[in-house]
Amino acid sequence: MAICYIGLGSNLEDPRQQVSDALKELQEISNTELLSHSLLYRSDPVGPPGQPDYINAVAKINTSLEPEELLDALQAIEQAHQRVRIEHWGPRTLDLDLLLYANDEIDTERLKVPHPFMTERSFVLYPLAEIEPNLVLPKGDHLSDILVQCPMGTLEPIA
Ligand code: PH2
Ligand code: MG
Ligand code: MG
Repeated sequence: MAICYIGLGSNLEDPRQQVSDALKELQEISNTELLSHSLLYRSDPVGPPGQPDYINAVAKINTSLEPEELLDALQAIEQAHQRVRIEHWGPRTLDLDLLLYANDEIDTERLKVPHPFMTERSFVLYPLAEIEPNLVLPKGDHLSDILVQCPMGTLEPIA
């Protein structure tokens, strides 16, 4: 079994609902158990200006799926949300990013783990720290050390 962390994000078509529904759908992936998830957070968009705010969250799962099988399952959920992605880093109905897969480092055409930008993004780091404050990344970096270099900015948990 592999402990994995999934980043969830949405800024179209009722983002709160998109993310809440996706958390339930993670529970339904075969051979996978949802262990915990963060609160939902509102965040300013990173990327092209003029897009709506995002709702973000992070989930912790335990799975016996291989990384690419898990990616397939995540992409199937994105598709079921009729994901629209108009431009790179632009607005989307649902984005599910595999942030960490056990202590693995993966670099294939389809999959880069740890997620390449996760250490720079407050909307990933703060929800992740909420559920796993003592996390150590595959290269040995402590999440708590990365966090102090990444201001929370306008990121805020929502009720
Ligand atoms: N995702 C992006 C691009 N920009 N900004 C925020 N606040 N949250 C996201 O999840 C996000 C983003 C591409 O995946
Ligand atoms: Mg993303
Ligand atoms: Mg993505």
